[in-house]
Amino acid sequence: MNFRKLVLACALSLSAAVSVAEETPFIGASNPSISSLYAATTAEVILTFLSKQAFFSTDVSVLGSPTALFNNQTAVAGTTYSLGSFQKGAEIVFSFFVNNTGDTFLSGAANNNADKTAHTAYQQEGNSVLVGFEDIVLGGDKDYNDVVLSVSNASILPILEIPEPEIVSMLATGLILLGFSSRKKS
Ligand SMILES: [Ca+2]
Repeated sequence: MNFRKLVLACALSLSAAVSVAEETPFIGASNPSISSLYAATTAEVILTFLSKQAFFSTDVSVLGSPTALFNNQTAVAGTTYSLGSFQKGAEIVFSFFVNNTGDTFLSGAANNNADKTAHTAYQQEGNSVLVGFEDIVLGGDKDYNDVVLSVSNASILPILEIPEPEIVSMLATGLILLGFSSRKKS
């Protein structure tokens, strides 16, 4: 490596370090895979677009809705959108369409996505939940700040692990045996 190449390499690594330092990861980014978003009551749910630190253009919609609520590059921070009302405890799932790559990712469990990766992280803030979205397949840089929004009247609850079929059948067998032995005693 000659001197010019060395200088170039240093400059590149420095600029990479600077751009990383400029990025502010979403507050809940340290633990993105354990939560989803649920309606806390039947009251109206309001979404507020807060920020984006992304080059990619992403359309955000509620899963099942034919029209997007907003685009992360064109929406004005602070704009609110009514999501209507949900049953108490109903999961609220967002769909994120990344125009640059053609990828669609869903909020919530990793299994919701083709890459088996959670693309949203959450942070409970009083009666609202902050939601941060990661726009790159397999989690990319995992900063979850490509779309940051707030959802009112919402709560985060752990996603229950779905037991393996073998464990279910073992549990069922155990319960049957328990029932059998308790019946014999009485
Ligand atoms: Ca990112």
